[in-house]
Amino acid sequence: MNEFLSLRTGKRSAIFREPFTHLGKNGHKFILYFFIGLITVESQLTTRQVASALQVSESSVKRWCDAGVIPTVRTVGGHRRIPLDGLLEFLETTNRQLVRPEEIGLTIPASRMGIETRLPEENTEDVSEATHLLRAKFEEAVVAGDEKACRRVLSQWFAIEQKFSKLADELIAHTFHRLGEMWSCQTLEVYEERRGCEICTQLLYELRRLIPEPAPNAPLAVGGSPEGDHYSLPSQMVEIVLRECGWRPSNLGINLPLKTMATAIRRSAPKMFWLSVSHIEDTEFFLRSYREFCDLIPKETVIVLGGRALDDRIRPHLKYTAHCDNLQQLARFATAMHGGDYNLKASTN
Ligand code: B12
Repeated sequence: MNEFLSLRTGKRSAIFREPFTHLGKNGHKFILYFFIGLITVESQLTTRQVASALQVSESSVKRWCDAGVIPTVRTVGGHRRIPLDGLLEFLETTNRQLVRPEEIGLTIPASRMGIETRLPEENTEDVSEATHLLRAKFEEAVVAGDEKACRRVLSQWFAIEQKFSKLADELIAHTFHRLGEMWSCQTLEVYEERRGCEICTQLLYELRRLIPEPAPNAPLAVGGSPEGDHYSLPSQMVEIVLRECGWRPSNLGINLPLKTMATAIRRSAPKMFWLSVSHIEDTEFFLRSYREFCDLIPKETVIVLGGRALDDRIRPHLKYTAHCDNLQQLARFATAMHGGDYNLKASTN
């Protein structure tokens, strides 16, 4: 591990330089595995980093490490190191938030953390292979119901990308689409799918803690899923994306009559309302309730729609401000709006 750590400071040890001179046909694959291994190690934090991120004393962090409250590993030299997934677990069990996430590098581009990341953004063959590898690990862990392994992959991805919207679209949604395929081919038991959802729900709550609390004067967004729609992951992820974009989101939940959502809007006057629709039980009923809903809410409410059920046949019958196919589009829209560039009185179609 010390050799890995020395890589970060630019002093590559001979042990790790050597294999690269002997790379065979599958050399690029080897390098990828190597970097992914490195990312795990780079995700191990010092007690000082964690103390700064939590804004507590280093001695408190050391005490929590020694008491087993923070999952800790030791270096060969006996120093405490905290894996990112261990920190997530600690935040969850103690109901804490990171006060200064930048102290553990979460707002610093990965390229400046000394990691030679070859994951996402750049569209090279290696990139898709690395992404593919993490996806495969995640899928395996979700299907197996292995929460720890799921947490590990999520934190590896997040440590590199640091953009929740991308993680949501390219890892979580992708995996659940795959589970859907497995389910329809009957290679996945219903309980395996449900257990996977439970694990992801839990881990999303943990991940949310890595994103600082919204400022009290941040613009408010409320949303959820309509009556008959029992899909919870999409709105849970919308909430985190909006939080990441500097909004103050409030997820009203699933299976909610649109009428009660209209009441929530009239009471709290949010700048944005989101509706995630994954399942429509009765199209006529949905369209009628939606029309009534639009009549009940202030005209200037920005309505953002998303979800697999809002296809090209349904959308032309709905009034809304924006529709997004995925959460990265939502992030761009929400950032633009928050930046003041967007006319809040934008006409609905
Ligand atoms: C898990 C799951 C369930 C769980 C959900 C549990 C939970 N706690 O959420 C439960 C048990 C409820 C369920 C039930 C059913 N399910 Co189901 N389910 C799935 C599965 C495997 C994953 C869904 C999921 O969470 N995906 C992850 C999300 C994040 O991805 P996403 O929906 O694509 O969302 C993305 C975008 O749409 C967008 N987005 C979504 N919402 C929003 C909102 C905004 C504002 C924005 C900007 C963007 C946005 O961003 C997201 C990220 O990229 C899917 C497979 C699939 N392809 O998705 C089947 C699937 C959707 N289910 C299916 C079916 C048939 C059903 C049932 C009808 C089964 C039944 N006979 O009872 C019921 C209907 C339930 C209901 N009334 O709501 C079918 C639908 C087939 C079809 N042609 O419509 C699928 C595709 C499985 C399959 N391959 O056959 N399901």
